[in-house]
Amino acid sequence: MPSARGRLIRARVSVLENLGLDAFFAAQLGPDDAGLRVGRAVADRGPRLLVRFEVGEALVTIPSRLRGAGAAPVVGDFVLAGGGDEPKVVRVLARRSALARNVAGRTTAEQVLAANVDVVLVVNGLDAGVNPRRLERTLAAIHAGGASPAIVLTKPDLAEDAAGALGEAAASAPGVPVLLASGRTGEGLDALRALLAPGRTGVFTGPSGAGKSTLVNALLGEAVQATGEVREADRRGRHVTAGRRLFSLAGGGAVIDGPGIRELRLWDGAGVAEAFQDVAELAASCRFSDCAHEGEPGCAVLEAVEAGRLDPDRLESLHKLTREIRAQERKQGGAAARAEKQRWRSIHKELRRFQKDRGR
Ligand SMILES: Nc1nc2c(ncn2[C@@H]2O[C@H](COP(=O)(O)OP(=O)(O)OP(=O)(O)O)[C@@H](O)[C@H]2O)c(=O)[nH]1
Ligand SMILES: [Mg+2]
Ligand SMILES: [Zn+2]
Repeated sequence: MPSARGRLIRARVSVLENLGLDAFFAAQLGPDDAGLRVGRAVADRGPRLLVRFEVGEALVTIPSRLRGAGAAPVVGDFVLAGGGDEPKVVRVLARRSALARNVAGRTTAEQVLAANVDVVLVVNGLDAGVNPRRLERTLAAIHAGGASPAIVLTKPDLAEDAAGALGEAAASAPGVPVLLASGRTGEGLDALRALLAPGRTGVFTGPSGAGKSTLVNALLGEAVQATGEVREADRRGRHVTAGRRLFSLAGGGAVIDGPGIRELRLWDGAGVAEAFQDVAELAASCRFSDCAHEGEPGCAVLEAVEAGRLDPDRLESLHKLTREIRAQERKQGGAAARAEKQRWRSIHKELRRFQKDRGR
């Protein structure tokens, strides 16, 4: 039985503050919002969102004007809901950060996977090992969304060389915390919890079968999420976890679980410099400020490669990424130009019709 004093103290801890509702979001609320309820989207239910309010949860309809790509609220968003018995999302508060990726298609487009995340936990199973090049891209995409990455290596019991994998991950992620953790053995859970302090939100990403949901269950202390082996032969059943879902942790803080993602495809170059911080630092000493590190005289980056202080594969990876982003920007530019042309064409058509009508 908790004491009366204990109950009082507990009552004063705000659910939404534990879930990250802070001054940044409070500043977005105005007098016009009186009568609306603020809450956080915890699950996506197609045309509706499951929203956690200060008291209770409810399904809230997303109006069609907010359903288009770009404007749609996602798990992790703070929303204002109104409308009594059939609540609707009235407004989505501006995001502080997001986990986003580029969706494949004719043109490139940003897809927001989760909103308002402080830390993105990149999970890799040590049975499969770390792919440094894939990790670099993933980290660049995370930085682009304004969140901090952390690398979580799971299945230490299956590792042939855990220390080696740890070193490899650290080398492709300077300044990024790398930890060993297992939802099965409980190893590393405290370090993981420390990243998910009250008010902070983490999101798991990483390939299917890496052990993300197993970690979520271990953090929650109960088997809330289904887990299981992935049958390689069964292409359609590859992901055990389908939708994204935000869970509140007992100590405050929150964590979002979701389907497996092998690599977060970059949608712009915003995070590359942060993912290659070590190269950026070296580049500050290059003779030319616009040095491309491709053979220019006085290049501190190539000097570091020569001296064995920078992995040439890592530099090659940066070059490749830079080229890809340039190509993507050209593609985006092309798509934007085509859309603009189309817009003018229809305006001209309208004008001609208007003139014809008047001429009659
Ligand atoms: N040996 C070992 N197996 C683990 C460990 N952690 C998870 N597993 C197993 O790995 C399998 C996949 O785990 P999940 O947690 O379902 O993987 P997931 O990353 O959530 O996969 P998706 O939901 O498909 O993205 C399960 O059978 C887990 O029991 C671990 O530390 N050691
Ligand atoms: Mg899962
Ligand atoms: Zn250089």
